[in-house]
Amino acid sequence: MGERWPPACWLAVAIAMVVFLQAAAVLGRGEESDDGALLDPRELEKFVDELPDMPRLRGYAVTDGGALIAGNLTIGMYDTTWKFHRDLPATRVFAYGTSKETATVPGPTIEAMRGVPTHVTWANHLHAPHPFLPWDDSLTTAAPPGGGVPTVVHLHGGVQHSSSDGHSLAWFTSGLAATGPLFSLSPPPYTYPNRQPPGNLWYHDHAMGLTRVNILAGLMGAYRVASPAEEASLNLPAGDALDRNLVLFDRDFRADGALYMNRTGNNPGVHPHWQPEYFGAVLVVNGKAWPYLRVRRRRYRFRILNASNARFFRLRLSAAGAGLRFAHVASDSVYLPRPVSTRAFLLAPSEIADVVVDFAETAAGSALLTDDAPAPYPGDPGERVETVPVMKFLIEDEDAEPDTSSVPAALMPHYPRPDAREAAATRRVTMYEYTRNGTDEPTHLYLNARSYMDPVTETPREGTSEVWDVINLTDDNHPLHLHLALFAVLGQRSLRRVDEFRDCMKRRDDADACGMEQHLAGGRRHVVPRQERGWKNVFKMRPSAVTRILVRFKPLSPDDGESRFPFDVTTGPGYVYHCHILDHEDNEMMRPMKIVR
Ligand SMILES: *[C@@H]1O[C@H](CO)[C@@H](O)[C@H](O)[C@H]1NC(C)=O
Ligand SMILES: *[C@@H]1O[C@H](CO)[C@@H](O)[C@H](O)[C@H]1NC(C)=O
Ligand SMILES: *[C@@H]1O[C@H](CO)[C@@H](O)[C@H](O)[C@H]1NC(C)=O
Ligand SMILES: *[C@@H]1O[C@H](CO)[C@@H](O)[C@H](O)[C@H]1NC(C)=O
Ligand SMILES: *[C@@H]1O[C@H](CO)[C@@H](O)[C@H](O)[C@H]1NC(C)=O
Ligand SMILES: [Cu+2]
Repeated sequence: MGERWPPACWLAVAIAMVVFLQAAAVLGRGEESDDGALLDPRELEKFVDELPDMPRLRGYAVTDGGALIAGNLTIGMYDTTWKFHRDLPATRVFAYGTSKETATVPGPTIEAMRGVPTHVTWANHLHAPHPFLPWDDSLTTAAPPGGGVPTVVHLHGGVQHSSSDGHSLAWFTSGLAATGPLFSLSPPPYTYPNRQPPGNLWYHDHAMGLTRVNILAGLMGAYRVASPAEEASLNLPAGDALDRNLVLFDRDFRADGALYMNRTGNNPGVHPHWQPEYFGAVLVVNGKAWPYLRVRRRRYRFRILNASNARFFRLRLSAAGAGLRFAHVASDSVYLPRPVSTRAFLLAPSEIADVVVDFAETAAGSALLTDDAPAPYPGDPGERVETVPVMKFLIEDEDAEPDTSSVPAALMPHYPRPDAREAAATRRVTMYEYTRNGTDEPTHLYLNARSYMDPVTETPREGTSEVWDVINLTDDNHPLHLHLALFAVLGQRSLRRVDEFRDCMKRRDDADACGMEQHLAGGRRHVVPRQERGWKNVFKMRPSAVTRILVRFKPLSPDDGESRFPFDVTTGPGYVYHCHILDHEDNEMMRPMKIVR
C-alpha cells in the first residue's frame, strides 16, 4: 500500500457511513433514557468488597520436554453483567472472557513470555443491535450496515504487525457480519510476537468513534510480558499473591446499578451526544468500587494501570498519617535502569506505574491508597482538590514468614538509553481544539490541523529514530500514545505569549513561520519525573507547552542490534498515534501512521 489508502477503502468508509446514518435513525442510540436517578456515591459503603484477582491466562504452552511454544487463546466479548459493589444491583457490561460465565471487568490478565508468540482469537459475541451506552454518529464512527456492536482489540504497548494491532478502522461485529474498511485479518487469530522487553501492557477496544463507549462498557484487560532470565535475579516480590495488577477507572452509576454516561452533548447543535471528557464519581479497582485487600506486613508489587477515560490519578499511600513509599521499577512497558522512589505520583489515562510497596514501613493495621488529582486535569490555579480514597489495604501480622524479596539498586541497565543524537528527522505534532457554533464548548480536536480520515502524513522509516515536538495549544493535558513505537521524553518547555502563537498556528499550522523557537525562548522548563524518563508509550503533553520526545521505529533489545521488526512493518492497515483521553481519541484526536522502508 502506498501513502494513501486505496480508493476502495475510502469508498467502503463512505458507504458504511451512509448506511449507518440511516440505520442509526431507526435504532436509536442506546436503551436507557436520560431520566432515572443517579446513584449518590456516598450511599456505597467503602471497603466492603475484596479486590478480585482477574483470571490469569497463559499466553504460551509448555511441551512435555519443558520447551515453551506459542500459546493459542480464544477470548470472547460478552454482553453480560458484573457486580461492581456488594450493594449495587448487577450492572450490564461488555466483558472479555473465555466464556460468558467467566467473563470479567476488567478482563483476564494475559501472561505472555518474551520471545514466545501468543495467538489470540478475539471473538465478538455481542449480539445487541448497538452499543448500550450513548454514542454519536456525528463523529467519524464505525458503522455496521445491519447494526451490531463494532469492536477491535488493540494491545497497547505491543509490538505487532499492523493487521494484529487493532487499527480503529479494522473493526468487526459478531460473526464478522460486518467489518471495517481496514479489516484485513483473514482468518483470525491475532499474533503477538512478544519480541519486546518484559513489561506491562494492556488490551482494550479501539473501534472508531466508539473506543470511549466500549471501554466504559468494560472492554479492557491487563497483559504482561515476562522474561524469567532477566527478571529472576531482580528478586522482586513474585507469585500470584504478591505481584498484583490494579486496574483503576472511574464510573457513574444509576440507582438501579446501570452504568451512566451523559447522553447530552456539551455542544449538541454539532454533536448531540459527545462530551469532551468522562468523569465518574465512583473509583473502581479491578472491577470493584473502593475495594480492600488483605496483605501481610512485607513487600508487594503492584502494576497500576489507569484505565479511566479522562481521569488523572495522583496516588499516595498513607498509614497512620504517614506516607509509604512507592519504589517504581518500570513504567509503561519497560523496566527502569534503576528504581525511583516517590511518595506520590501522577498517572494519566492509560499510563502504567509498576511499583513495589513495603507494608513493613508502617506499624499500622491498614493503609489507604488515595487520589487527589483535579478532574479535568490540570485544573484551575488555586483549585482546592479533595483527597478521595481509592482502596484500602488491611495489613495482617499472623504470618511470620520472612520477606526475602528486595528492590535491587540496578534493574535493567542493559537496554539502550534514549540518545537524541540518533534522531534521523524532526517532526511536529500540534494539538488543536476547535469550537464552533458560537459556544465555548469544544466540537472537535485535531492533530496537525487534520482530521483522522485525511491521508497519512506521518511516514517514518523503519530502523530510525525521530524527534517529535508535540505542541499543545489546548487547555488540557493530553496523554499522547503511539502504537508500535516506544518513545522517551527529552524535555518539556512552556510557550510564552501562547495566545499569539495559537492564533497564528490556527491560521497557518506552521510552527516555524509562527516563531515557535522565539515563543519557547525563556519559557519555563518542566522537570520530567525520574520514573518517567525511560522508554514509554504514553506521556502527558503539558498545555501551552512543547514536549520533545525521541521516538524509536525499531525494536528495543538488550544489545540494540536489531533495526528491523520481526514482521513486515510496512504492510497491512498501518498504525495510529492519538490522544489517550478516549473521548478525544473518538473525536478526531488521532492520526494514521505508515512505516516505510
Ligand atoms: C498454537 O498455534 C501455533 C500456530 O498454529 C502452533 O504452532 C502451536 O503448536 C500451537 N500451540 C499449542 C499449544 O497448541
Ligand atoms: C449532561 O450534560 C449536559 C450538557 O453538558 C448538562 O447540561 C447536564 O447537566 C448533564 N447531566 C448530568 C446529570 O450531569
Ligand atoms: C448550532 O446550534 C443550534 C442550536 O443548538 C443548531 O440548531 C444548529 O443546527 C447548529 N449549527 C451548526 C452549524 O451546527
Ligand atoms: C488516568 O488517566 C486519565 C486520563 O489521562 C487521567 O485524567 C487520570 O488522572 C488518570 N488517573 C490516574 C490515577 O492517574
Ligand atoms: C495544553 O495547552 C493548554 C493551554 O494551551 C493547557 O491548558 C494544557 O494543560 C496543555 N496540556 C498539556 C498536556 O500540557
Ligand atoms: Cu491505545
